Amino acid sequence: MKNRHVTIRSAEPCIITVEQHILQEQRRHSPHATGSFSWLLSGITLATKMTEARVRRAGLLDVLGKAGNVNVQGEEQQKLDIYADEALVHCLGVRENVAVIASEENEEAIMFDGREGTGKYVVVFDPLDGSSNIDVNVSVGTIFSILELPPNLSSSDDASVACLQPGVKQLAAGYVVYGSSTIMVYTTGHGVHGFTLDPSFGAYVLSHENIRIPEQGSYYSSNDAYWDAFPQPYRDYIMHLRSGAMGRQYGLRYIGSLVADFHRTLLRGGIFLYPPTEKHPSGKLRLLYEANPVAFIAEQAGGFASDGTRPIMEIEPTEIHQRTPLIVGGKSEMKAFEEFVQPVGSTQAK
Ligand code: AHM
Ligand code: MG
Repeated sequence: MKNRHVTIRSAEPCIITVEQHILQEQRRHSPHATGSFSWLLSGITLATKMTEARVRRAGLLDVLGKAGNVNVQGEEQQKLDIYADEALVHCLGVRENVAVIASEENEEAIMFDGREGTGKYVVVFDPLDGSSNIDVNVSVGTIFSILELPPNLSSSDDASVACLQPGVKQLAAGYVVYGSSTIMVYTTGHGVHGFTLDPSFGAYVLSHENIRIPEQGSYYSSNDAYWDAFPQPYRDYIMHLRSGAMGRQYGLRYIGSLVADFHRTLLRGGIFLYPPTEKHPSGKLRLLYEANPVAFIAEQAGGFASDGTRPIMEIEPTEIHQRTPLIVGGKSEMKAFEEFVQPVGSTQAK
């Protein structure tokens, strides 16, 4: 009997899902990859789809509002914070290659039983960034960073030790914004790519290939209510942006969800600043699961991130919930920033 030959045509023109993209990237950059990394990332995409489904029904379900607990940061947990955290803990827990995780919502890092020998990865995340905005329909998101499991970790070791690696060691980083649409942005060190969730069939579809942060934007993003608490060089720099001295008068955009403020900055250019303040002298944002992933993505897109003295990704962490000032943006803005707020040693923004 003759074989029937069929040419596969795609149902929709040129659809590339995030899973396909990760496999393609792995074939291109690591031909001997086992698929283990894609399996891990599929756990993150699944958890974010579960969270997105809840976020979209917020207001209909009894999921809004405070849960009545206070997390390790001393902040009140929202019900959706807990749901988003549990979704990630579950979806990563069933990926046998994930050994250790750490979340903004949990004081301690978690080591999954028996994985110290077989696991390969450490995942740190902020399950629902900006969640104080959720009751008023403002964009929130999930941020994650993936690291290699250090060798020789034993089950008696403190799991947080595995997480305490500088940002330069990240294997991958990404975020999801639950905004007017849901978008996932990730990097594995080969550019930055964005995938919009198509709600009609539940897949993240490539919509923003090889994102580059514009050389210069028109907005800065910081909480100006803390103006009096900003160090003088930061105030001088912001006045410089406002003055038109950089060839345009910068406007202000501030949502109060890092993930959404950074996403706008990535696509439109400009700069995001959370300087040290009197209330938060070491900054407010968390190094491991907020600043590091954002810095990795910014650098891969042609931008730069600093804590005001050094590149974010060079900071050696000492605690899993460590805070840091965060200044991140495009080339022109970061170069000008360093003329006002001098880094230690030579200029870092190239
Ligand atoms: P969280 O919601 O995960 O606790 O994150 C902290 C949020 C960031 O998303 C945002 O950039 C910042 O806190 C806003 O802080 P402020 O209200 O001080 O401007
Ligand atoms: Mg956060």
